[in-house]
Amino acid sequence: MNRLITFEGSEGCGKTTQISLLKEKLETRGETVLVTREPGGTPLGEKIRHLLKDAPEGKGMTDATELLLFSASRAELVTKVIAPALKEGAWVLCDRFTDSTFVYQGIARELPIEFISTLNLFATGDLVPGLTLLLEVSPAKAAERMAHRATRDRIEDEEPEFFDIVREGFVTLAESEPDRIKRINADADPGTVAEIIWTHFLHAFPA
Ligand code: T5A
Repeated sequence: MNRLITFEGSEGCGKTTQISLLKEKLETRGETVLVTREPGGTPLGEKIRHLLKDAPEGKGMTDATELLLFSASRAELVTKVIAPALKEGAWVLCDRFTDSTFVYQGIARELPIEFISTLNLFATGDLVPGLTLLLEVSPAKAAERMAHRATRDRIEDEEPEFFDIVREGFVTLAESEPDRIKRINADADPGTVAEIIWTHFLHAFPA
């Protein structure tokens, strides 16, 4: 099984927090860890991230444009960062990956799912994560955690119903791939969530 571990979930579920806790834990065991994110993670990918989230030029982009920009960022990231790191034996912890495209663009934006599956494989050169951790947070907790943010990006500006569909979409996807995608109750405190993640890690990658 490859050492790519992806973190998924709706906004404010705590992915960034848990990635940094898992990184620390792996590094104390002497492991090499690369942390990256989508969209972004390369110089070109970070420009695409800006277009997707905050740039005025990105406002009102078509759903097809959005899908292709996420995929373009991913193709750069996998080829130039993730694949070389995996080849060198590092653990790669990635904040979002192909499952986000499947759920946000496929299920929530209702773009053709079959095409998205094909595009995901094309953009990644058929790379599928060894383990995916789906952090499930309730809408109330997510709102609480995001309340301190001064601004909202283009996607965060969607109606609450959009995020209900996203949350349900992730659950449906996880149920279809239970071996790879582990569902985690992310309403708990960060330490408790980290312990659950560690249990899944040890189960997926026994020493
Ligand atoms: N997208 C992405 C697509 O539509 N298609 C795609 O293919 C891809 C790859 C990315 C956007 O792009 C979309 C999805 C997204 O809308 P982003 O800026 O990367 O945007 O935003 P998110 O991925 O949504 O990440 P966030 O930064 O919003 O949230 P995180 O990383 O999940 O949460 P985190 O760790 O930053 O925590 C948020 C706050 O909560 C606290 C933290 O301290 C922080 O203040 N917190 C907790 N508090 C209490 N208990 C816990 N367990 C906590 N965990 C964290």
